[in-house]
Amino acid sequence: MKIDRVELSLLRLPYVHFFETSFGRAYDRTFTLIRIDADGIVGWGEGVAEELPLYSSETTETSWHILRDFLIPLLFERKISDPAAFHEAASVYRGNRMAKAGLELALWDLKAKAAGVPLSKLYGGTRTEVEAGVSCGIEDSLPDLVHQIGTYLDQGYRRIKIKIKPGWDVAACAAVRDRYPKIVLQVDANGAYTISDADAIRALDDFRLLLIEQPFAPYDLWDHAKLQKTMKTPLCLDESILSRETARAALEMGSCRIINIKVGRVGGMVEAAAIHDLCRDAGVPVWCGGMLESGIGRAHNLHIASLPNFLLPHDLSASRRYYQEDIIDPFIELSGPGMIQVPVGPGIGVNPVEARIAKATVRREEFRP
Ligand code: OSB
Ligand code: MG
Repeated sequence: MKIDRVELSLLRLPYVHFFETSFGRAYDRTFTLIRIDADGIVGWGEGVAEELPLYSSETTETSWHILRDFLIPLLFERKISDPAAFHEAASVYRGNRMAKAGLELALWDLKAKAAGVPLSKLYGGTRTEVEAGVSCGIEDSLPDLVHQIGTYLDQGYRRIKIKIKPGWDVAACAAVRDRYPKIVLQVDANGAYTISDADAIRALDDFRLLLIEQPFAPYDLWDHAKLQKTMKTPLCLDESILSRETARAALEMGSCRIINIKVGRVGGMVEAAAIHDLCRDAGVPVWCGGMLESGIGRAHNLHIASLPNFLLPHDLSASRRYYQEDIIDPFIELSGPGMIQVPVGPGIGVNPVEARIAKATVRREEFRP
């Protein structure tokens, strides 16, 4: 395919409800959309780098720079339109995985649309619907948290994740378990603990949690391995897993028993699929994480989560859990209690709504070969 133009847009969308993690509270999300036009077909990708370098060292500004000055010129100079060829060529540049993933996803969408198939088919997905889940932020009070969870359960969600941090961990789990003894519950610390406060994590071992996500810092595989040995609840790594090599190291060291795959964090679908296959071969289940994506990134995630070793419920919720005005049509909805259908149309299988995208856009730049 011949790429005619690439367009980057920076969007800001307000959340329905603020989202607080161990990093702090946010009321809206700033992110990058990547649009590629080739042979009359339009491919869409979403870059998940955030405004502040808290979850990752990348930001919306660093990823814009990497896309504009390195990755888009690479596409044009090498006349690349195939996503796997792009992955290979872009591997000469270190890191910057969210920037790479956004562009690679747009190329995957383009490729699937050109072939007239949904992305899930191109990826070898085996599911028509996937298990949804909600990630609940830290609230002002424990009653607020329990109330918020109640509204999600009423909407049909069957798996709840709560964010934890020192001081909002044991009491939060106790409050939720007290009111909802039977729900599927997991927690995510976003690396807020160190080995010296491991006792606070160990204290969560009796809440029948499905998993405990990323208690320690991203680079700290060794301490995760030490902690996992002392606990029956499986640890799950998010921020620590950046590539197939870090995934293999984590599995060989016993740093976790479950891996959360985020395509943005690992630099694209080629890498996500490699991690998926590695975990499948090791008998380790994976699930699809989220970065509060708009409908475009979320649609991409639905296709990824259709792969066979995505065995646990995902951080994938309906459009309205995140945004009043998602930028796709139709909105993503629960298709039955706790399930979401994988879109069936070509490519991402959802339609970006230009007018809503324009309304949320704060900056735009166009590139041509
Ligand atoms: O750690 O999983 C995380 C959102 C932004 C950054 C990091 C994380 C999250 C979430 C949101 O938990 C999950 C979702 O998109 O529903
Ligand atoms: Mg996480």
